[in-house]
Amino acid sequence: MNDLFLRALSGSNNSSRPPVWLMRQAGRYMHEYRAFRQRYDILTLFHTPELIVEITQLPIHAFGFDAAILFSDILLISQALGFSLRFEEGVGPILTPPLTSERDIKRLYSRDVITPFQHIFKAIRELKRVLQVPLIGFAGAPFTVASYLIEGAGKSNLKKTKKWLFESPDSFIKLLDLLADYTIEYLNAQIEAGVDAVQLFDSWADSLPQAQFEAFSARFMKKVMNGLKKCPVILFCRGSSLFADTLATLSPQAISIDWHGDLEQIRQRVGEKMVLQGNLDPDVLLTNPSTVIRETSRILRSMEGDPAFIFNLGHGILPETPRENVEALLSCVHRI
Ligand code: 1CP
Repeated sequence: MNDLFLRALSGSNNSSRPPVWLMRQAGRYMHEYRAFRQRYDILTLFHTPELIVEITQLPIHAFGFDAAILFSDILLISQALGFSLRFEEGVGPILTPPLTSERDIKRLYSRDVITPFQHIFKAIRELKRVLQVPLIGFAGAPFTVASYLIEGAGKSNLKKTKKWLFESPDSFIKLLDLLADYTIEYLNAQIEAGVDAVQLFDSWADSLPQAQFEAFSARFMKKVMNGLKKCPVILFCRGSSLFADTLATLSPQAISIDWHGDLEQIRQRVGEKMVLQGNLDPDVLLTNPSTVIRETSRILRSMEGDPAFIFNLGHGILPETPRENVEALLSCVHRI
């Protein structure tokens, strides 16, 4: 069993290199994944345990990452909350009908977020049997999930969400509170099934000013963490280099840093104990192997010997990423 990732996650990695995994490592940049997508639609992949098990392992076998992340999506929980979810080619996710006002929140009462996901927990149990590396479970953080439920779509400017949040903060908090409860239930079931760590993705948190980040994002990530069974938690948000100090005060096991910040400076700000994950700009992987090696080496040098460091990207790997660049990144991390 390769436990490099868990050692770094406990702040005690004394080996000569950090562990490495990449956000969205099982995805469209892999031809093996695209082959699955030719045969099945995306929701079939997300809901078939045998396929979840196979796809989760693809990048581990192809590149030798030190951790696997469950092949799933932060938006699936919307299905258990009564939304119809589809992913449209070239458009992204569509959730209907979106939440439009406080009155709609009651649509979310008394939902069962465990029974509809038995296939996911089954996949986790099977993955724990076959994987030689730790398995990361995950969920969307309440703020990001709320914004999808309100906008009804992805890649939006969050206008409706922010209008609601500024005009009616109390009802927005009611929504976040409810989503935090469901997220706790869902993640605890992943933990019971055997995941070794969980990551919370607050992908849209960078749309918030500091005060609103604390009130609507950080507070509810903390609520989720407080409700979880014993398991290391990694917090990721876009904006994490800006909000690193606030994230550190929530005392997760690790914070995942976006590509804006400088890891050495963030290390100074958050102290030696906080585990840091990150933070290569995913665009670097669109260049060529020698540029990838140069930029990867720069980060590795800046964190050399740090026992609490996990190499990752600052956000998810892009579908256009050439395979040889991922290979160059891995060989660079493995070499030191
Ligand atoms: O084949 C395809 O076209 C599907 C693309 C795809 C994939 C591979 C989607 C649709 N989801 C996933 C898997 C996924 N999503 C994983 C798997 C594990 C991994 O390999 O890392 C994870 C962790 C996610 C998490 C996720 N989904 C996030 C948080 C991370 C982030 O990138 O910020 C978000 C925001 C989503 C929403 C989502 N799902 C899919 C798409 C295209 C999107 C983004 C839509 C948008 O623009 O808002």
